Amino acid sequence: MSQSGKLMPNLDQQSTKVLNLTVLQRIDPFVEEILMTAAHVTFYEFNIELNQWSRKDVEGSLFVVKRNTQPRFQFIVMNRRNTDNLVEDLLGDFEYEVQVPYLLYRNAAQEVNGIWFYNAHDCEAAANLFGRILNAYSKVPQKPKASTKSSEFEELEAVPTSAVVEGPLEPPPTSSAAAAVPDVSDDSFVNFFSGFGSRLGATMEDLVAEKHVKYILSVEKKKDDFESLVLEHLRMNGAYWGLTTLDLLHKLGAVDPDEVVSWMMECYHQDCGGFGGNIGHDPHLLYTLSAVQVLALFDRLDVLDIEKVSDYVAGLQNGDGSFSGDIWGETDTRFSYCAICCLSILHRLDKIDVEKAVNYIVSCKNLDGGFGSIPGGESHAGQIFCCVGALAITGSLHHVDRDLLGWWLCERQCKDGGLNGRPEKLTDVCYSWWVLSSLIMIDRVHWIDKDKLTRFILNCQDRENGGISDRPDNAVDVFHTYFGVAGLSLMEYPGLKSLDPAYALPVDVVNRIFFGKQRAPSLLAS
Ligand code: GRG
Repeated sequence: MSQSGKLMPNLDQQSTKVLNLTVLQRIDPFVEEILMTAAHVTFYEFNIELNQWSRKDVEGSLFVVKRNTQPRFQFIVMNRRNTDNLVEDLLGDFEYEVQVPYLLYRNAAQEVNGIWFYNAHDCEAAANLFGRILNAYSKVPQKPKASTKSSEFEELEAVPTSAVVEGPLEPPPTSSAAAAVPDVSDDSFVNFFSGFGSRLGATMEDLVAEKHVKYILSVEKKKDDFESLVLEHLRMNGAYWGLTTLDLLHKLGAVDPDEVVSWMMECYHQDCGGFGGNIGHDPHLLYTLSAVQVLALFDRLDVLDIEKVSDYVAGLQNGDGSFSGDIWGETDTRFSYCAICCLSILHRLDKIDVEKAVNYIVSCKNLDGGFGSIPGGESHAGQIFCCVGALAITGSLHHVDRDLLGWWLCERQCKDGGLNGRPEKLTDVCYSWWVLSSLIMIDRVHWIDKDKLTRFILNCQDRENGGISDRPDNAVDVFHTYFGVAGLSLMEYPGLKSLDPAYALPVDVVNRIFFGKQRAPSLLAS
């Protein structure tokens, strides 16, 4: 244990930076300085012909660097999905546009890419830095063509000097990015996503996907059996679990959206703007989030009176920044997550006091790095997901001690490969989601043995009738089926759609919410 009480590598910011620089210089000896670090980014590419975004095979830490030769400024992404790192020159012809937490850009090869920052502050800091670098280019007088024998390529590479770049390039010390630990030196970091299929020998046959689809569709039809009765009061949540599972398995088309939407609107309370768990049930934040998520899945958010629903959610914020789940007042960090996720999807986060909401969540942080349901509450993986998710959505992940929390979370993996929700408890498939999503958001997912966890989840399947249970050989249910498939999706199991760890929705749905339906970023129009 270090003097500061931390259990994990205790490198100060300067040592971290030096270590990162050493690693980058191994790749490119001309790198002389790291100007900015974003601990975790994911890349998307835009197919102009298809007018479609798709995920690129690039994900990892992003470094904006200064080099002692041309091109002077670049950004480098240490790719953990394969061994090809991404390098882009920041020259005068680099165009970009910011839609926090995304930064879209067009490079010299006219490729349009999107960078998704897990930390919104990093996105803003990167945009700010790019702006200053490119602004400097615009101020450099171009060499007159006639007076030089330089090639056209060299001509484009007019070098801004420090005198031209306004202000220090170093990001302020408060930037969460500056506190990144030297992940790039960790081999497992690079190897985590590589060779998934070959190492595990996993194929779609191991996941009995068709059976799970049949199972989910059958639960809806058997209204009188045990599971349906148990789910009666939280049927709205059940709809979210089941329908998201279908979407992850590319089978959302098997249900009639109009039927779902019209049932959901029967659970809507026009008087207050909230949703109940079933028809005739009282409204609550838990069901309101599920309703909004399901409508987002079907791209039917237009049926909502957005002001009314967001006023309902915002109205549940308390003076200390916490949220009550409904008018009866119980507070819990689950409700903070529900409110923040819901309002973000509806683009109405401005209706709450985000700073107070964040401060309240931070007050629920424990000495072990985890979070509980209220201040002083025991750390629990489910609450950790809620707190980390809410902090991720509000761009406040700098409040998390990533190493300490990462340690606590990866200790949830037990001998059978499954994860539990807190020390000394039994493993349960659902923690594959709560723990893994949190680890991804804090960039420590490579600390889990994903092959063992994948086997654990696959062993919990009912291979005959479909569905996934909490532990091998137990009875299946929709909740565990969803969180099992969700866990596999987070581990990039072949054939599954990707899930967003913060919004708990498929990545293409999240893209649609924030980029707009098939809407190309405006820089494409130029
Ligand atoms: C959109 C995914 C999503 C979530 C919405 C409701 C909510 C926000 C999050 C719930 C987080 C949470 C508290 C999950 C834990 C669920 C669970 C299995 C609780 C069981 O608790 P215990 O104490 O179980 O009975 P353990 O495993 O500790 O014995």
